[in-house]
Amino acid sequence: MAYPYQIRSLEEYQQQYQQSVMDPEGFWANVADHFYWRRKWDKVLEWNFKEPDVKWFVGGKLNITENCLDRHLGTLGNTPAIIWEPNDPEERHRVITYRDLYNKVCQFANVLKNNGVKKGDRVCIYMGMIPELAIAVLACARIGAVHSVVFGGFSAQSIADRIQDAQASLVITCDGAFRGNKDIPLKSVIDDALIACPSVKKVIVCTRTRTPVSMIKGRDLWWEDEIKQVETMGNPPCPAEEMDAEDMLFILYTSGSTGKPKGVVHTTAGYMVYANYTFVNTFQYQPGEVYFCTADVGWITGHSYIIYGPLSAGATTVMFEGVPTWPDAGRLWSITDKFRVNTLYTAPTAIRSLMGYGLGPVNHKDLSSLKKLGSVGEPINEEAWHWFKDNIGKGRCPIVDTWWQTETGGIMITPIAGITPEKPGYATLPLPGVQPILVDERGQEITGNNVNGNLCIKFPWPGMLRTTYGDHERCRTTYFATYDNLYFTGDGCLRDEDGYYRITGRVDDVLNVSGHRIGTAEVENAINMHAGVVESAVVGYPHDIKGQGIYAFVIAEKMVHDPELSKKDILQTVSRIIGPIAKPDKIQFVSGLPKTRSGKIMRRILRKIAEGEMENLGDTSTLLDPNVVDEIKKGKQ
Ligand code: 7RM
Repeated sequence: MAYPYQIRSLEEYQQQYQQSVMDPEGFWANVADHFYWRRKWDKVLEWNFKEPDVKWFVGGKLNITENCLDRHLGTLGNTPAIIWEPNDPEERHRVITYRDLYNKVCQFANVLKNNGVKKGDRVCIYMGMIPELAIAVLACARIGAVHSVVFGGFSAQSIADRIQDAQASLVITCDGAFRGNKDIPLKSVIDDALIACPSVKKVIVCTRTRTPVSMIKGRDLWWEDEIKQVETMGNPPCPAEEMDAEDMLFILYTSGSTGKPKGVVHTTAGYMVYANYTFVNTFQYQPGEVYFCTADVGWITGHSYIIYGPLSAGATTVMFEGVPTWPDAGRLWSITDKFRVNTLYTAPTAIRSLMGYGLGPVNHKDLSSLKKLGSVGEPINEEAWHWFKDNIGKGRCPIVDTWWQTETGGIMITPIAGITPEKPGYATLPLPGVQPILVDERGQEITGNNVNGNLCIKFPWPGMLRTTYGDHERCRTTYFATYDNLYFTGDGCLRDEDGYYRITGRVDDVLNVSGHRIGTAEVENAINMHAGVVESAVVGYPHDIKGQGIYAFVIAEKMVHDPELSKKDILQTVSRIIGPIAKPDKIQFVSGLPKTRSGKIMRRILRKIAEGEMENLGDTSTLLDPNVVDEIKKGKQ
């Protein structure tokens, strides 16, 4: 059997779950036994949530790429590892076997070594969704360099912040990226970012769009030229660096309730075991199946469920460069048809947007290969759930609504495809090894069913974050200080009469816009950079397609003469500071914000107004100036 730790029945789920709670170390040791270790661990787990200090597989030595590549060569050398579908359906797709991928990763790992990259160095990766992105990620892991992938939609300023925070010494990018009808000039954005990044010594540029770029002598190198050099050296092998179980594997920046994104740190062994276990079990992956996750590698979903989870399992993973709506809204269904996809893992925002195009783009697509469907990133509304189930899964495919976070490394609460029951809108039950708990404001556990509370996790799991890069105290205060001895997720959650979990959304000042996490403070900071802005307050409001939209209340310096022009300027500022994903959907100019006497903005009131709920604003008597509320109500968009 390919995966001895794969759950095959409801009874096995219950059994494994019980064991994972009674004997977590024994449970995870059993799973970890099925990987390739240079040296096995001395101790499975050491932990405290106080500092926090969490170590899995203590003393173990390994390299994650030996588990994703080398160990499959004997049996799966000619099996497709990555099937790549380009943005333009007219361009040819690429099939990269495990042997091809192994060779390319080793080759590029040698390029990195030739350019002075050593174990522990940070490498920033800013590329489009091409196979070379996966190759770059794995090449870093091969030599023990820490990758920090930055999503291609982020601005030069955001990249500069992330590079400085990580003190990256090398950047890997492309000339440009194709996404739908757009051509994103990645290298030119990097050039702008690097003005403020003295730590970066080298930039490797992969050719994709042939957009003209300016190459800086002594700093910038072409990917293709560097590969040729390695070929001239006779393509030497690239032995994998021996990593400690707790050596850093990657940093991934994510938004929180403050203005500054945090560098979430994942380490080698725990992350690998967790990404693999959750992939194999949630999707019930069977050898030979074709699996397609539509996420971008710039987000955690791409890290865990396009690259590390599937490849460590020897799976065939489809990587798509483009967007679901280009050249038409049938693109995901065409890809499913073309590659006989068995599992499709996507986001509610994509489903909702595709629903809007009706069934035309679905009709005449052969979706009979589909066996399993998945959803991730935000709560899925019942309408979208049923549309996905009926029109894409044709009523035959289980849907796994997977709840997890950048910080958790992998899926935490989810149905197991075809095995545990599903319920529209519910992430249902925790995977084995995951111990959720609901607490009230004071941190008291809320027991029983039919209850609501803040979602915490009370025991470590191998995929959890270990720290936030360069600032361990921030990791402690953000996740481990709200409630004693618990990891706090930041999500609100309902446990229904059957004990099923339904995530209700963030309880902090973090927005989820089309599945992208954005801090309100981050957007406010960006808006406030605009010369004409005095102050701003940003809240989320329900949006039919994006899940949440961004609503900004803005105080301008002087009377706004042409509000439309001023709004355009503000949008451009946000785009430049963060990136287009953070652009407010609505901007309202106001003369004041509802503040308490101590100067705190009462967001609760602004949220209600943004939602269109003008009555029931609750107690406004503590406001410094209750009149501003009426003015804001009158001016609502
Ligand atoms: C994987 C990912 C994490 C936040 C999380 C939630 C929300 C994610 C679901 C969900 C309801 C889901 N990582 N979230 N999945 N809410 N149901 N199935 O998205 O770090 O970018 O975001 O996303 O609020 O805290 S993330």
